[in-house]
Amino acid sequence: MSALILALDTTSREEALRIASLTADHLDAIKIGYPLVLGAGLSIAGEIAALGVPVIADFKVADIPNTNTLICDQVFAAGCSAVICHAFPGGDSLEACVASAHAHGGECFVVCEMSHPGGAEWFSGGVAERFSGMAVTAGADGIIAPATRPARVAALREIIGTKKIYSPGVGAQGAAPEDVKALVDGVIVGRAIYGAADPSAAAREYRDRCR
Ligand code: FNU
Repeated sequence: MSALILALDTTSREEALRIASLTADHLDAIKIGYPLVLGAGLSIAGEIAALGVPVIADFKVADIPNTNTLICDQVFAAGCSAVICHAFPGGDSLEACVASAHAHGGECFVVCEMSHPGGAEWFSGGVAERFSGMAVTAGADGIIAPATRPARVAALREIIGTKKIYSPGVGAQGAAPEDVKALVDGVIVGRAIYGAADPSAAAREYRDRCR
């Protein structure tokens, strides 16, 4: 059983709020990222949170520690409950994100292996395992790992223990909730819900399949 997280990658404020309102009852969280925030402004985070759904900021924060702190502080001040960061800038950069998240009562997730085909190249050879170890050392709340490669999710689970795993790649990228729902804490679905003819029905169906 896993939570269902909508990746709300529409670029207009009106469309985002329309989809969020239609689907909120069936979701455990909504993930926003650059497509929506660059189109609608960061204030969209608070507008979505006001619907009663926690908002995860997928900004893949990846800078020096001071800049990471400035970015994450803005994210949480805007009403987000969690932020997603990259590990490659180093442990100190990651710790800055975790510290900001925890100072605001929020959570920090670390991208450990990406779901697209290129992710299999770049994060192989021990890189994802190393990033997962860094997530543990930095005190992060969880990691992002690919639903498109369940065996990799299982391998990273061994490293992070009971920390959370949120898993993108379901729907448009080809994976199914059933591939990973026993391994992860949350399944992330974007286009297959917000691009569906009936987003509410699609969200309900994915929620049922995650349970
Ligand atoms: P959908 N996403 C991803 N793979 O797809 N944050 C990753 O490894 C990762 C992500 C995001 O394909 C992606 O940016 F770390 O339409 C998008 O917002 O279902 C969502 O997850 C997947 O969207």
